[in-house]
Amino acid sequence: MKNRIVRWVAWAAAAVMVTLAIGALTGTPIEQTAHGAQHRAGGMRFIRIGDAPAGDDAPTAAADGSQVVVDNFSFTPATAAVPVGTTVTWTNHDDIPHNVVSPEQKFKSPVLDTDEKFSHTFEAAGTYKYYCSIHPRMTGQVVVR
Ligand SMILES: [Cu+2]
Repeated sequence: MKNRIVRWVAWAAAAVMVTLAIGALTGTPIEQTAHGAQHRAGGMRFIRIGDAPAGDDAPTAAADGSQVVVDNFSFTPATAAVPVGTTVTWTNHDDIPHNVVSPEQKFKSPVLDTDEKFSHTFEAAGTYKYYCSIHPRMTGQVVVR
């Protein structure tokens, strides 16, 4: 059993080396090449060479607060912090309909089915609480600064 694992690891390492060599010859970016190798190696994650530590200026699409995912009866992030003037988009990834309602009537989405989106632009600083009126225990807030 142990020998099999060792052989498999050696094979996987060799596959990565070959792929990287091909990538170097063809000019394919290493990230793409490594990603391809990952798929050919059966989806094992340990050979992801492209996972270098991200710098401060790396794209962080989900972390800027303008995108809120609705899934599994919750809003993520529950607190979205955004600058004034940001358009926040909620996307329902649940297979249950939800909506996004401000109890102070600052905004109110229609009922969102799976994969439907709702956006609202926040033009003034403040804390905007909201909830799903279909499932009122689902709450979140947008903090605009
Ligand atoms: Cu809901």
